[in-house]
Amino acid sequence: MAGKDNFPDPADDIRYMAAAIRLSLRHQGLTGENPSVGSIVVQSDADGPRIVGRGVTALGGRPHAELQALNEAGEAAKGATVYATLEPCSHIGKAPPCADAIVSAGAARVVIATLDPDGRVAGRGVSILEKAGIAVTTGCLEAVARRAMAGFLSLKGRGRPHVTVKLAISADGMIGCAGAGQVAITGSIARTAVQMMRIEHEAILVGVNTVVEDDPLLTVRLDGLESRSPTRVVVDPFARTPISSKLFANSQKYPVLVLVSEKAPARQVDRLRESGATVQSIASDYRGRFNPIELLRVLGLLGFKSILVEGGAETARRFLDADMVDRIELFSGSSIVGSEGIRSPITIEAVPSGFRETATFVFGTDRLHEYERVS
Ligand code: AOF
Ligand code: ZN
Repeated sequence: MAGKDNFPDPADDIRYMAAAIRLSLRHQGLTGENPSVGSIVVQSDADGPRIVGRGVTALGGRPHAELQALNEAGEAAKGATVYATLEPCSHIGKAPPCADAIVSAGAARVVIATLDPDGRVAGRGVSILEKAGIAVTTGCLEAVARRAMAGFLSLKGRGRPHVTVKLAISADGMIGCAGAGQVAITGSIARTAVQMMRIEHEAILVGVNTVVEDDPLLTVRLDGLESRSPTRVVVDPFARTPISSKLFANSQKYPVLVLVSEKAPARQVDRLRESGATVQSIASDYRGRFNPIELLRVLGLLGFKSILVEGGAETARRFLDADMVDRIELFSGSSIVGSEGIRSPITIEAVPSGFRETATFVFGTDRLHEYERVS
């Protein structure tokens, strides 16, 4: 921990923060409205630095990460460095503030990845620590931590969920074929990657045409992870979702939320409710179309921190046109659909401006190109 002359070694900070971020991922998506935060307490003695406490925000959101890490460290927290992926809280919730707990435990230094946009905290956590004479370093591995907490940061900071658009395109730039139902664009490994992506989001959103044409399940079908299926959201201004859709086969277990406009026929809305859907009405334009900004505002009010837009082309295009997309996951397969196909709003050659490629993955003959909005 201590480098030359007792100054902390920045490489150690990065190493321990990376460990705290990895720890935080364990409960990602399982902490309710709270972000999943990771915290590690490191004590140094003549033998060098040693991890004496670890904590991740508990399932459901409480207790917070730092309290658990300090608890494990006990007396060893005195003079230690506390790593936290989010600024320790300063508000009195169901438990006393983490910042106060760090002061009481006698820590000497706190390293934070990113500040908390929650209005009750927003810098106050750092103030409490500094006022108590604790050395505070912020911004350590900030971009990595922000990615891990993107949903929480988006909802608290911007009042809307983080939006990822996922598209699978054929070698000739198509996402499917009208009237042909589900068309295989990528192979099984890429499809498994999509299932993992679903786990990382709280809602999967599709337009009603995708439900009508493809009749998808939109659940997670990986052994042991079925219960991580997110809410299925259907954008359906006129309540046209067929009640025979596969979505309803398991709506008791995995929720279905249908977003309708005030123009939706009441009888059809009732039938959707009877089929197990939750129906939410959203203001629309005179043609019954939703503004993606309004739609995201409502999803934010319902508590959704992150959504995965899975189709179809028109729905993806509307989110892109409204500049409401934060990440694009573009799968590309080697098959050819032909000129009858539905053209993708994005291709590898034509990614909207304002995005930069952050990663490429290879799944057999398929590729996944990942782009993030440059904010
Ligand atoms: C931390 N450590 O592990 C988490 C924090 O309702 P409460 O009292 O649990 O507070 C929720 C807020 O606490 C949440 O909006 C975020 O600002 C912060 N989450 N803070 O110190 C943690 N999960
Ligand atoms: Zn806290």
